Amino acid sequence: MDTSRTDGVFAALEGFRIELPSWGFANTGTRFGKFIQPAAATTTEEKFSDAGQVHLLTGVCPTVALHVLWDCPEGIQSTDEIKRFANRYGVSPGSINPNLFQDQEYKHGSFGNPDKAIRLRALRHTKDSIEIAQKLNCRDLSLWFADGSNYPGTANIRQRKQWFIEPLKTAPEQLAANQRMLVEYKPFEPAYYHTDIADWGMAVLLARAAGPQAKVLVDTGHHYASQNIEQIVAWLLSENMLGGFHFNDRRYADDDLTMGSIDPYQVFRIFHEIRLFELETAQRADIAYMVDQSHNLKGKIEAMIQTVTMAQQLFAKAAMVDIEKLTAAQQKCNLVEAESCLQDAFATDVRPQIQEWRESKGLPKDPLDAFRQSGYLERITKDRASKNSHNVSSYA
Ligand code: RM4
Ligand code: MN
Ligand code: MN
Repeated sequence: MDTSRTDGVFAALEGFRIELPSWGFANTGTRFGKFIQPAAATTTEEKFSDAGQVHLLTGVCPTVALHVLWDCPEGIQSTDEIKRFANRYGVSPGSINPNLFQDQEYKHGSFGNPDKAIRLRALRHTKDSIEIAQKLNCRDLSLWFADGSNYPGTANIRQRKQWFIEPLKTAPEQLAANQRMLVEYKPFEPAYYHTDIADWGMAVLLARAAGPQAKVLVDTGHHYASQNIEQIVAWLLSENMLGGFHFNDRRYADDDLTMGSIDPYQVFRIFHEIRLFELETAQRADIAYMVDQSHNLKGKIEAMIQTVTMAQQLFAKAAMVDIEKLTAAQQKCNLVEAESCLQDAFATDVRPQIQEWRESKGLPKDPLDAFRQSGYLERITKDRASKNSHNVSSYA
């Protein structure tokens, strides 16, 4: 038994937690239609119940991200029932996502809308969301904007940037000292000509303008194909601007596929950059690891367990990189040796050590198998099938 491998994997997993998205348990689809799953969650309570199952079996998902419009229909009043669900199902509310894109008012944008009344409405919703976060003891407010335009000449890009800065500066006044505001970027969709926060550079500038409690959120699906995401991560880390991740994978656009299903080496390289930063600076990177996936064909709970398992594997593999050897090889410009440090670590099979770690925590060594044996899926399918025979509303 290789004890250094075991120690390395154990140490890596000990500090690794990943947040599940409530919307990943509900019925979703594509713009071409929705395929309803009989076991999909139809209420916030059911989302907590499903997330609770994933946490029960993996032990590393203690929080669930909430979308205010979909999960807190009564706004601040919803917080009491959410606290009850959290107690009942053993998972706490995590990051709070205001919804600044679904209401009809937001047709031409939220913070970037030419109509001041709509910009103010968006700010009010953001402030209400901060209040919800405080009531629920949540640290992070995650902001994603659908703002942008579809045709050249239809929006004043610089003016909209200015409009964005104002509410982004005002909202943090509501934050408690330990809270953060995370600014997510996305190059296109739903806007197809320009997106107001299109890339990490724009997100950094806006987060800086918003003040020290604002950081950038990197959604791995929100990049053009072949973009070097780990370099973005390295730069954000060096600027103390990386706040968190939305993990998912993609082949073409913002596909929201299972993390690591298309390019696991990319995720490994991201984790490697984070570990390198932590070792070199002797500090813990303050990063929220979150999943942002909604599966329309895979079973939702199975897909989440698969995601968490993959995340742990890639995180543990990154911990296998021999940093001393790598640094020496880089220094001597020994390219093949340096590259091999990453490749050898990536090729290491860490699954036996991960299973050992799970057993040491009293967790099932194969969470997916344990889920299939548990009877949970059969039970919820029976309970929810009739509700799902006509429920087609997106995410909620
Ligand atoms: C966006 C983005 C946001 C998510 C919405 C539903 O593409 O990834 O994080 O909240 O989708
Ligand atoms: Mn996202
Ligand atoms: Mn997305």
